[in-house]
Parts: sequence; C-alpha cells; structure tokens
Amino acid sequence: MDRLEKNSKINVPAILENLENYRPRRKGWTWRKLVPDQQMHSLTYKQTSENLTQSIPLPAAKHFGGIDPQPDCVITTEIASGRFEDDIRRMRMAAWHGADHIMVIRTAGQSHYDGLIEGTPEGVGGVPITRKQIRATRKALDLIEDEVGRPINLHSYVSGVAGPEIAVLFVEEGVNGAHQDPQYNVLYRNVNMYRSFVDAAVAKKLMASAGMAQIDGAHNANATAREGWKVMPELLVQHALNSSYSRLVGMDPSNICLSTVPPCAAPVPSFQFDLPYAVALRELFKGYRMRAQMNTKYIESDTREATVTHTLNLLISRLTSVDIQSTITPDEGRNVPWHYNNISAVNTAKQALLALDGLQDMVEIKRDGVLGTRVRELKERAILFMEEMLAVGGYFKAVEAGFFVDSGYYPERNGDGIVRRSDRGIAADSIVARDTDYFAPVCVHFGYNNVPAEYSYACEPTAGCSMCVSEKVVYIDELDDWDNANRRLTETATLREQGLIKPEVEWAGDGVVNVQMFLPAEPRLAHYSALELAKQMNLEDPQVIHKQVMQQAEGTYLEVKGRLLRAINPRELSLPEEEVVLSADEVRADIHDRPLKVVAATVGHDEHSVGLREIIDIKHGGIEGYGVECHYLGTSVSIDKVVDAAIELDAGAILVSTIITHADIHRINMRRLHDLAVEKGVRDKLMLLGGGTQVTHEMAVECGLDAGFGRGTKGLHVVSFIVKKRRERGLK
Ligand code: Z97
Repeated sequence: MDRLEKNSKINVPAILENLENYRPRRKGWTWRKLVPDQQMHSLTYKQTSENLTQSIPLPAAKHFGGIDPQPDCVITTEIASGRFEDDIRRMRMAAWHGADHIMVIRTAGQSHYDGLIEGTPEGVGGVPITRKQIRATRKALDLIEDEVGRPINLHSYVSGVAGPEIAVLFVEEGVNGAHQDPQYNVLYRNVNMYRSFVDAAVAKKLMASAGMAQIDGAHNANATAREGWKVMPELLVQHALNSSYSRLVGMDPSNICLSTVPPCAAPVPSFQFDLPYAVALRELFKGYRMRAQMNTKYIESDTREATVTHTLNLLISRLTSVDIQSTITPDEGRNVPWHYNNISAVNTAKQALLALDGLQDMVEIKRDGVLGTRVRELKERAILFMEEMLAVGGYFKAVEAGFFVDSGYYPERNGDGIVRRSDRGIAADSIVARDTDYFAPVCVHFGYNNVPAEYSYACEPTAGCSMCVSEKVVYIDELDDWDNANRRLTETATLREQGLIKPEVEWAGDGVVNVQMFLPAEPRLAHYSALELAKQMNLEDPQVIHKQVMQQAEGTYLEVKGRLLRAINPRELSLPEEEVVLSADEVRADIHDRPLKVVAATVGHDEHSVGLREIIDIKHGGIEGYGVECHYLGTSVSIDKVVDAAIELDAGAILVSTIITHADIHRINMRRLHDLAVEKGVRDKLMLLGGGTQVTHEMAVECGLDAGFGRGTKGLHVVSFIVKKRRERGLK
C-alpha cells in the first residue's frame, strides 16, 4: 500500500505486513508552518498555518467557499482505545479534521509496567506501549500525513521505571513527542524519587538527541488535588522543576512544552483565576512552549458542559498564547473516548481558534487592577514555595514533608498533600554508582561514560548502536498467540471482506450505539426505565452513561449505550436514487439569467399553510431568497384556480401543498392537478410539484407530478430541482 485513496478504507492488515523492515522516515517534532496575514476567501487571517491538501472543513464553511483554514498551533487528539488497529482508523479521521498531534495514551497506567513488552496486547486496565504497536501506528501515520499534506506528530509517555527503555524505543522508532516528568512518577506512581530523577536524566537526554517535544506533568496536580484550583502556585513550581532539570540535561527549550491547564471552571467566576494564572505562567516561562490542556477535573458525563469548558479554555489560549492545543475528548469524564468524540473535540478547538483569530490585535489584557495584582501574587506564592522547599533541604525533603498536591492555597497547607519517602517506593535502592571503568557503547548516554581512548566515538566498538544504525534494532513480533492483533483482526475479517456495516464507536464491530432519550420520570425511575427500553430495542449490555434532571417531577434526559449485534449487508440494501442538490450560488445565477415565476397554494380544503410558506419565504432559506418570483394564492384553493393563475401569470412551476390526507385526498388533488394541466394544454411547459408531510417523491410522480417533497425539505431542494429539470427539458 503506497498511498491512501480518499474513498477507500485504510488497509490495516497491509500495514501489519513487513513491519520488521519498516523504518521511520524522520525523527523529532514538527511545528506547523505559519502563514502571516494569510488570505482566504477575501478574508485575512492573522494566526493560521499552511493549508491541508485534503481535509474536512467546519460545517459553516459552506457559506464561505468551503475554506478550511488551519490555526497556527498544533492540535492534539488522544487516541488509545486499547486496540491500535482501530486507533489507526480514528487517527485518519482526526487528521482529516485538522489534528496533527496524536497522543497514544493508555487507558490507564502504562507506568505500572516495569519493563518493555513485545507484541500488541490489548491489556486489561491498561494498554502497554510496544514496538509493534508504535511501528504500525507510525507507518500508518506516514500514509495519513501524505494524504492530508501535513506532518503528523506521534506522541506517548516516558514514565514508570521502564522510562529509559521506553525513551530508547521511542528514539529508535521515530516517536515525535512524549510526556516526561520525574515528578509524575514520584507523586502519582510511587516510583522511588531518586530513581525517578536518575531515569529522567537518561530519558530526557535520549529525547533531546532525537529532537522530540517534551510535555511535563504539572497539570496532574490540578486534576488530583481535592481543591484543584488552589494548587496554582504549585503548578508553577512543578513546571520550574521539570523545565530546569530538562535544560540541565541538555534539552532545547524550544522542545520543552509546559502542560498548562486553566485551573477553574464555572460556576466559579473562572476567568478571575484562569486568566491571571495563564499570564503569570507565560511571563515566568518565556522561551518555553505552552501546551494548553483543557480542564478535565470538573468534567463528568455531560458533553455539552465539557464542550463549553473546552471553549472557554480556548479563549484563554487565544488571549495569551498556545503552541500545542490539546483537545482530549469532550467526554473524558465518563471514559468513553469514541471516534466521533475525538473529532468533535478537534473541531471545537479548530472552530474556537479560528473564530478568535487575531483577538490579541483587538483586545488588551489590562495589567492594572485585579489581573495585575493576581499575577504578581501568584508569582510571589510560587517563589515563596520554592524558597521554603530550599529551606527544608530541597525537593526530595519537600516531597517527604507532603508539600505537593496539597489542597491549600500556598502558603496555606491542609495536610492532605502526597507524602513519599526517599527510601521507599518502587525500585528504591536500585541506583548503582558507575565504576571508573564504566563504558556503555552507545552514543546517546547521560553522565559518566569512560570511552576508551582508542575509539573516537562511543559506539565504534560495536560498529554503531541501535540509535545510529537502524538495522541493529531488534524487532520481535507477537509473542502471545491469544492476545494479539492478528487474532483480533481475524474476528472482524468478515466485516472487512464483505463490507458489512455494523455500528461502532471505538472498535470495528463493537456494535455499540448510544441512544438519547427523555423520560418523563424522576432520575432513578428514568434510569431503570431506560435500561428496560434499551433491552426492548434489542440492545445488549445496556448502560446509562449520562443522565440529567430536567425537573425532578417532569423528567430526566438520558444517554444509554448498548450493543446492537446486527450488521447491514450493503448488497441487500436498496438505496433511493440520490438527488444531487445544486449549490446556492449556482441556483441563484441560473434564476438570475432565466427568471422564474411560481404559483403556490394549499389545495382542496387544506388550511395548513405554514410548511409551504416556509418553502417560499426568504427568512428560512425559502425560494424567494434565490430570486424566484412567488405568487402565493392562499389556502384551500381549488385546483382549477391554481392552474388558471399559472397560465395567466405565465409561471414556470406550480407548488401545491397538502397536509390533509383523509380518503387519499392528497393523491386525488395531485392527480387532478396533472390532469387539468394536460387538459388545458400547459402540462409540457409547467413544472408541477407537490409537498406535504405525508407526500413522498415516488407518490407525487405516480400521481403525474414532476416531484414530491416531504418532511425536512428546504427551499434549496425545491429550487435546485426546478433548475435542473428545466435545464433537462429545455423549459424556459
Ligand atoms: C495528558 N490528558 O495529556 P500512566 N507522565 C506524565 C503524565 O502526565 C501522564 C503519564 C506519564 C492527559 C492524559 C494524564 N497524564 C492523562 C507526565 C498522564 C501517564 O501511563 O497512565 O501511568 O501515566 O496528560
């Protein structure tokens, strides 16, 4: 498979072939190429980058020539469903919508693995990163980035006591970015603190050698602390520790990304905290990159709320600055990062960033008043925190004393910080001093290395290490003959081979559907009623994944997921002929060149005029708006009168509408319209169209009309049909 075709699915089994010979085409991180003052559709953008060659624009783009400007910052999406073979497909969808940073996160706890493992296990409670998984993903991303025309960064974590091994793996396999922060291991994974910092030096050195971007872990304090927003001073301290340590190891500041998160969320007046925090951070850490992560602490199961939080967080990004905009999934809170939620979040970021393009040229952040005071106060609190840390004997002592992730607003302490002891934790006592004759024949290595004088470089005696001679990288395929990608793919082979269509949210053939319902009952009753209804819909394993009280007595809104174990065979499906709707511009130009008059009425004894008037009226996209001259005759008009009016006005089309259908009166009226037009000798030059809630195209045609329009019809559908038909028939 050399390239992807827009209309063909990515061939996952083909990606897995010949993986042992795959080599990454580049190493290191890629930023977007900025285009200052970019012109598009006679608009000027201040903060955009080079366009994609293929993409899917935002829905509103159709009003602006279909443009799809790409914001200046890298946009992240996190994809790790546990099955990389399905994640690859989601990555392609995300790239088409504008993501160029794919974070492969485990569903939980990669850092609990103490070493590297091989193959592609699905895992239970966590998905380990493996060479095969990364290789297949990177290989697929090569194809995807060629397809959309922009480099895509692959990213994962360097954490746990396997951190240095993971860093070697990432460098060998061309992974472009990683989270690396020794504080994360210490605080959240109980790795021994000395070991974590020694490992970090090795890992960071490796990452720096390959030009990888590094994201720190400060944001986790916000997500973990009981009162997340109070840890603002500590977040600044954590950033300082990791970025200084990275610099000391030799990392270029332009690859050091601070993972910043606006710490608050409504109902708090969050901008009073989030904005000063963002400003203080950027002032203290000039010269570093900002990776803005949306706040997940307060997100539960409401995707609406998550999207609003995300959007407000994006406003902070635009008011200050952002180099990498994270999107996570709008429903991270309920842990169902599904295909379409990844895409929604990418689009939320793209939409907000574009809407706010150039904001800083129009508004100014006021430094006097509350903002300036809070910025200064935050910096002072952070510096005092650092000073106290030094006073107690340094970072390790401070961790032992529970300084970190305490819910007090420093200098207040609530005594609920995370306490780790320096002689305890995973891999305590595992650090061994290097002997004077210590020699590691690898060219990227942190610290003391006694390269013998007869060699000019460290890996000379072995004729190159795996980081400079890629053939030396040992590739091991699946070792587990049960938990592996090939077996999983065999299970879904029929779907692929026969092109069967089965609902899916994250894995091919998972059958999961999500049903929204409102039930007029209080939440608990609604919950169990929803589960019962889901069973009656033939959904297996139904679960309520979201519920929200509309009013205690009046009812509850719910989302229920379940598995629908059915598949559609496209060969057994008959599709109605597709009506291609012309563009609004094309229709307008046509009507301008060849003016069109129509006569419209509800016929028989039918007083239901609203539908027809909406089709005519300019307000909601009716045909008037395309330049059509409309003569509305009113309601309950006789067929005779309609036809006579059309003749008298020399109209090109008649639109009749009927809602009332007793005794098939709608069919009778439509047939009568056709017959009368024939009788009066005008059928050939008049287009006859019927509409109404019960009318279908087939029914109208059967009654002798040219077309029928049912529910959901818009003016454009009607006028597009007329324009196409008169072109075909050479009518005036
Ligand atoms: C994020 N959305 O982007 P484990 N190292 C650091 C981390 O922050 C993390 C890990 C390792 C979030 C994803 C939070 N971050 C989740 C500095 C996790 C991963 O493999 O789950 O143990 O840790 O950060």
